[in-house]
Amino acid sequence: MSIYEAFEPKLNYVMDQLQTELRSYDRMRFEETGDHIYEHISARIKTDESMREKCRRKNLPENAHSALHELQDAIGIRIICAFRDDIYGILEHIRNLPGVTIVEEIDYIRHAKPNGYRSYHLILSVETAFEDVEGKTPGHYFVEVQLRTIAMDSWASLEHKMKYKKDVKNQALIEAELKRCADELAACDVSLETIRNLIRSS
Ligand code: 0O2
Repeated sequence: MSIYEAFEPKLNYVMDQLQTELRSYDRMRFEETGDHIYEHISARIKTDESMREKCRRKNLPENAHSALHELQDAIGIRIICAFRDDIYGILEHIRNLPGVTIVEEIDYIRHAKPNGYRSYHLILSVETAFEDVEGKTPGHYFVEVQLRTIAMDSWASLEHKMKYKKDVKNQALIEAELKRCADELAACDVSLETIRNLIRSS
């Protein structure tokens, strides 16, 4: 049986609703300004295996309450933007969404992780008409949102792949090179934003 028990269809519903909302906001902004607010969105429900592994790692029982109440990333949405400014624009939109509360917010863009990782992380609590794992109606479901530029996302994908190659020589050199790449990409993001602003003001 799935760790999410009978709540699994509800997770898909909440994930789809939020994506639909973001897509319609993008359409509206595109009609107004001619610019998209993001390049693409991806979303996933954390797999049963991966959620069980996380419960074990955090010494939590492997059940729906741990997966949906103690942990907050069963539903994940990643929003990839062309420019850093767009991330902060979407953030303001999310802040004002009815029925959505930001319960945690980490700006790994202004405060990059020591390895160079950059992204803006949010944990949302989304109100729904149906029951949640605590037996409450209206129910509340957590959603982890990651907002990144294309450059930040490329780096994170490559770094994630490389993490699985444990037996590499020169670990320290590789980590230092990855950090250097992350910092160079961050500098490019700033330059690209400056170019866009120059084009907009000309
Ligand atoms: P997936 O499949 O992407 O969800 P924890 O989840 O306990 O390990 P915590 O404190 O809950 O960590 O959250 P944190 O550190 O903010 O990271 C959560 C997610 O951010 C990760 O999810 C990654 O997607 C991404 N992330 C954070 N740090 C890094 C990093 O250094 N490199 C890369 N590539 N991604 C990072 P998961 O759990 O890895 O899996």
